[in-house]
Amino acid sequence: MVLELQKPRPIWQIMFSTHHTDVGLLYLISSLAFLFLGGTLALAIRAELFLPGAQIIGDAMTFNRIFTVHGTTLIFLFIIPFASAVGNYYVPIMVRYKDMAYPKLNAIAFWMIPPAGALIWLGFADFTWYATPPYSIISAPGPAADMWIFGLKILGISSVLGAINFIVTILKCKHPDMSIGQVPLLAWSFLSSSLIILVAIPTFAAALLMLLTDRLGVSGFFNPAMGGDPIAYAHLFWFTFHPEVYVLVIPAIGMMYEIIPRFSRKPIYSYNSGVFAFVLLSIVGFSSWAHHMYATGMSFTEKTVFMVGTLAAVPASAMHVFNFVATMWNGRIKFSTPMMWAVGGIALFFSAGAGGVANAAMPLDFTTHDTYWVVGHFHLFVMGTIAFGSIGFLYYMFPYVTGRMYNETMGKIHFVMSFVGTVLVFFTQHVLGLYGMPRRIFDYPPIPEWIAMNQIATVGAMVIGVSMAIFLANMIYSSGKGQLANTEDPFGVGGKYYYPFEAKNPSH
Ligand code: HEM
Ligand SMILES: [Cu+2]
Repeated sequence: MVLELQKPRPIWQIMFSTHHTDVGLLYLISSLAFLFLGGTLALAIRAELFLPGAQIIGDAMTFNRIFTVHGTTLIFLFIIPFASAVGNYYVPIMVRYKDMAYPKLNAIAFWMIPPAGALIWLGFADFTWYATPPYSIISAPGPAADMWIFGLKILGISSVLGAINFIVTILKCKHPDMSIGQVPLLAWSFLSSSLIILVAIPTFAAALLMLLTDRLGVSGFFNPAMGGDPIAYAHLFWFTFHPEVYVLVIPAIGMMYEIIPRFSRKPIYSYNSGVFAFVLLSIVGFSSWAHHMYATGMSFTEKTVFMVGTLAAVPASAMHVFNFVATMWNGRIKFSTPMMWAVGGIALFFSAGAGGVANAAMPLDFTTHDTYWVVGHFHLFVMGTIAFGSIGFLYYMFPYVTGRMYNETMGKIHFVMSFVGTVLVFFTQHVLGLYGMPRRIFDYPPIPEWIAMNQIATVGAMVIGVSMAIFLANMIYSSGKGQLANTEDPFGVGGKYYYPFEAKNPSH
């Protein structure tokens, strides 16, 4: 891997570069910046919910703004760009090509993110990450709402451009000696998630335009007063965003496929089932969107169809878990920091998946829908699996990117605290949901169980917050002053890491 930070270069050389590792670095730094920004808002939300009544945030409108921007930031400005960072670094190397297929387009796709992030943050909209009509078209205050809509529009275009680039790089630019069946699973994960993006995003792009023209009063697609239907928006939204959850999780699983065999010192148990499960997941992801809408008055038949469609994704996800466990089985495992994050992520993936099955069972969903259970469910995925895989991979990349080692003890402390914190926050939220606490509320009645569980969740969140401060300190300190890494085998697990050394010079 090219060691960007070891040979200091003026910042503008990186900013105006179109080389894949430079663009990867830009993606990496901006996504981490948004991780910390979005995470800070999460701590504000948890602090407010520590006790019933208004404490630190003041009013419900501000609370709504904070949690809208929190969610939008962490999903669209942290998780997705983080995956693009990894893809930029590794995909060209893995398919043995000098760069991404369209380097300029690649840089453009990145540079759409900062303005979009600025629109979302400066607007501070309040209508949740759904932008659900009719509130979003009738009374959500502008310009915040319009800024959010434009920000998401830009992010959507950016991901489509990125997806095209990954697909062409993998399918058309791979080395002629390499068949598609030899491309590493991490690259396969980008191929499958990019295909989902191409199919899913245009639907939401259309929905956003319709939302905007509705807001301008020139159309009434989702406005009941003008004969429109808010449920139609829900269909368009979830047709994109249920598959999109696989766009988030598939690259994280791909990253685990790099880490697990390396630190188990064994080859992947079954490459073929990994490929198959990625492709299967990207197809069946589209068969389940209306499981978010059981409570909207669909017919029993429709609900059953979507329940079965949802359950089809379960074996595809389980195949990955099985593959990971079988790879570790009898391996000589070395629990360095990246491996700890990956294994922790798998455990939480399993737990979150079990909760997903409960949601998918439509009769059960009637008790959990719109409660904190759902908050617990998806956070266990996005934090427990996707962020864990991503952070583990960040530690794994660190020596290649900086040429230096991070501090292993601090990395492990970061993991243990985050794991404990994640369990405290999100397992508790599941239970809180069963006790009936609705989601998206700024204040709640002083029910003793609710107070106790909210406090456990808040303490857990603070534990994660402290661990993230340790993480930040470790990254900043070690990238400048850490021990020089042995880039042939930074983790001392033996064997040659075949691809990083095939990288080309940054200025090709
Ligand atoms: C692969 C990773 C997954 C991610 C990132 C994820 C994410 C999410 C998100 C963000 C929501 C909440 C949407 C909202 O209301 O704001 C959600 C809800 C839901 N998820 Fe998942 N999910 C994943 C996997 C699954 C699986 C495997 C299943 C089923 C087997 C599932 C079933 C459901 C159901 C039924 C709901 C709706 C619950 C309700 O609103 O009542 N999810 N998920
Ligand atoms: Cu879903």
